[in-house]
Amino acid sequence: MINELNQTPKALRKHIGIFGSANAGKSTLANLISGQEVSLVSSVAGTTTDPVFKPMELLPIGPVVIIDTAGLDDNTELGNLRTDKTLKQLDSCDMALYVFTPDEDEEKVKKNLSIFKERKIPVIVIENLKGKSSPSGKNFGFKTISADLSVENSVDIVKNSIITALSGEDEEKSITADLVKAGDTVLLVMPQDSAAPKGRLIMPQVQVTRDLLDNGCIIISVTTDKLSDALSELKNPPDLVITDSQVFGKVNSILSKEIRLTSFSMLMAKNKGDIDEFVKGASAIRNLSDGDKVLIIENCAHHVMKDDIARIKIPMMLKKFTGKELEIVNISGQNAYPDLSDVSLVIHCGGCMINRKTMLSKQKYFKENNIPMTNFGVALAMMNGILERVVY
Ligand SMILES: Nc1nc2c(ncn2[C@@H]2O[C@H](COP(=O)(O)OP(=O)(O)OP(=O)(O)O)[C@@H](O)[C@H]2O)c(=O)[nH]1
Ligand SMILES: [Mg+2]
Repeated sequence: MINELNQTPKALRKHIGIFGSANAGKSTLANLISGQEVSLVSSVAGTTTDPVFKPMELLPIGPVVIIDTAGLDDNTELGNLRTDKTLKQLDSCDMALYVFTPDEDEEKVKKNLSIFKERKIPVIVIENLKGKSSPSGKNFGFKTISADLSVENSVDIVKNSIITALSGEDEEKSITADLVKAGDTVLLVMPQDSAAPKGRLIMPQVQVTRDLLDNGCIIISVTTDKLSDALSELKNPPDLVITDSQVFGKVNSILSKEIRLTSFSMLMAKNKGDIDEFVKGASAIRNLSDGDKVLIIENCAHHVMKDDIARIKIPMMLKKFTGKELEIVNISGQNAYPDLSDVSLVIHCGGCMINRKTMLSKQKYFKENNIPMTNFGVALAMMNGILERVVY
């Protein structure tokens, strides 16, 4: 457990997926990159059946997770299920490695690679020579490396290409950089009530604190009852106040209107996805009518608690805010979406266990289906009337 807490969560790691036909050498490559025998390697086609995740440090990029997958060319009934599972990984991939062997059908490789193009996922094509063939010279319009994975150092070439590809990406998004500058004083209001985990802070508080430190800010943290004391101790008003949204009303009533205020959940929503789309999605709450169906999605399956946010809190607030009789459908875990044809609104959890890429894929999916989508934090902010007051 301690070890888990010290590790970078998977959601914050760059996701690198390895794809290709069965037996192409995907697991061999996954093992070589991670330096560990995580995946089973064998000459039997179809050895890898489910995605295998290997978290590792890839310096200087930092924490990444390597995802080994099942071959894309298994057309049996079970194989189709495997392929679906493999393709599902694309939602989270920041980049992909596509492994093929020189004897493979060129058209098939082209067809598979078109999926990455469509999804705008950067891909490096790796021609696995498997010790015998010479490079085929095939060019699929992507960066291609011909390598014999059994030759020492061949994996270094692959690793360096991954590093170059990921370094070229947008700088890792800072959570607060748009709102603060070095030297700013930022006051954090973090109530530690009975729902707070014992002996530690929750992830948004940890991440925002770290981000503010990286941005050179001076941080003052208080529980709600110490906010007034902290303000009177300060020579100048804080440049920004970040509050837990549960105590927003109280904090807002104490602060003077000129002080910029935001909430941890707004910052996390912005960091995790397209905040403007979430805000637009939240405004659809106002248009709900009697009988409308609202889909509430939680990424992780968990025990339903007394004040469960997805099953109790949000449905109650929706009813109170709209005054309408709504049909609420809760889904959790990685379950497939139900029939979406009559869904008026999707409210998604904060997605603390998924990466930004996955959330953006979900936003894109619902947008393409013309269904407004928001998330818990932004929906609550809207219904609590704080969207107009917060900066983000
Ligand atoms: N000599 C040689 N053999 C290789 C190389 N890469 C893979 N192989 C062999 O090719 C076979 C398939 O390798 P895997 O890594 O299991 O291939 P995979 O793509 O993960 O296969 P599935 O999981 O079945 O889809 C194994 O017998 C490997 O030992 C290589 O560079 N050189
Ligand atoms: Mg494999």
